[in-house]
Amino acid sequence: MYYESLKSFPDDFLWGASTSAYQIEGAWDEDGKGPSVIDMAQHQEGVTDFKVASDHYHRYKEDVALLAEMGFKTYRFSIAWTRIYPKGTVEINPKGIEFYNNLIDELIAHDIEPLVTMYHFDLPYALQDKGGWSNRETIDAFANYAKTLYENFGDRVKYWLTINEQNMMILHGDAIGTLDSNLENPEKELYQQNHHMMLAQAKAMILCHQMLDGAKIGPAPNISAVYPATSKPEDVLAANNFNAIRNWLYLDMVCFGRYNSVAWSYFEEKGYVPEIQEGDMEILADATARPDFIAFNYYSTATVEASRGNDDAKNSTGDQQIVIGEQGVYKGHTNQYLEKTEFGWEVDPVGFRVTLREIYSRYNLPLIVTENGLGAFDKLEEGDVVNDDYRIEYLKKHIKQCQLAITDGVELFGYCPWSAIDLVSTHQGSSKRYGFIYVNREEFDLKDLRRIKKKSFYWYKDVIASNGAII
Ligand code: BGP
Repeated sequence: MYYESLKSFPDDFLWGASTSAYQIEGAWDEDGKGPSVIDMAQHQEGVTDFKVASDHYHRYKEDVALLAEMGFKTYRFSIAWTRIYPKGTVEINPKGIEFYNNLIDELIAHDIEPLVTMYHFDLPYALQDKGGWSNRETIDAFANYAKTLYENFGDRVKYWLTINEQNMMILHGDAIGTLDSNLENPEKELYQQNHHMMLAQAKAMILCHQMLDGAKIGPAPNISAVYPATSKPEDVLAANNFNAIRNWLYLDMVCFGRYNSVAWSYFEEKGYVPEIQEGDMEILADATARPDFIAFNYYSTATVEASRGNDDAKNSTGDQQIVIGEQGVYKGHTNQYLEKTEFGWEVDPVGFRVTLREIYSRYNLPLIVTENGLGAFDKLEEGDVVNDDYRIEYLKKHIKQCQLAITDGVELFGYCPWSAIDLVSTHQGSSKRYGFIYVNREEFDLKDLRRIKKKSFYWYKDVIASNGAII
């Protein structure tokens, strides 16, 4: 649909940006923090670890001041579970509570609404040691952790996100999740873990609604529209399959309290049916386990064709945005109409609008974008200048599509691109940068870690000041 004129962004639109604890904080073993699965993971050769990251733990005041200078209305960050509970449960670490109290107070002092992710890939290693998400005890450990967060921060935090990209942790279990790929039937185990995460999330939502008056809580999956490679009905069906497994499985559960039927048939066909204990479905179907909004991360769309023959690889790759396929279900296809980033991710602003429409029409809940952005090898030029025009172009196009989606009637209440400041990428080190603020370090040389405003910093500041009227 083309419009003569577009609706404006709502007056109270939450402009901001996102980060996650392990990618930005550093101080990985300071002040009583316990190890997480990320701290204990093997790092790829040539890529830095997360021990120092952007050193935000020691520089949060300076960082928040810079976010305030850009005019942020909100800031999405995650709490490191292992700072609060070094062993995942039982003993609270007061220093961890103190750090997030300080960060939240600092944000509020600058009129920035905290948007808190409870768990962003960094499961406490002590829990992983006991089976991680395969062990049902992790469900209650998460609910207990959520309760502690509400007790300590619920007086100031109004927006909560449960689990970051649960769907990516399951679809790429050995790369992002906590899967032991030596298991005999790893996929079956993954969907068992998935079931437990769903229960953990439901319990956290129920508690939030019981304990905090007026607080809002939502899931934070990675959602992208799925295109068929052609109009061949078999390709359309493959897209339908992948949509059910990649997207709707997760949102149908949290929004409707049931398993998506196509995804369930897929479990039956492949032998992935999870064990469901008595009472589980009641918890999942509980009316107070429903989200108040849906947060989602968007980088690109996915394009698939029918899986024909036995040439399809397993579905997992080390890269969360690259689709391979699964025998008899769907097969990844390169979309010839889309350009790619330096890192091979397809760029699809129009697909962003499609995704916004699809989510909204299916669930009819307010939406907030909690990730979207361009990873690039930025160059620091003389005089502390970073000319990241390509990032500005990328974000401009996506913000435009947000406005179009709003004009379509989608209830979008915030936009938080990835990332507020440079941080360490999930798999590709600190040279893959996303931020508005450059952090002066290299892969292994920490230099002085000083903060430098990129060209996109000044651009985004103007976007926010004009409430999206000037992009
Ligand atoms: C999402 C994660 C983020 C972030 C982002 C960019 O999947 O939620 O933590 O890492 O992707 O990915 P990458 O760092 O691999 O470029």
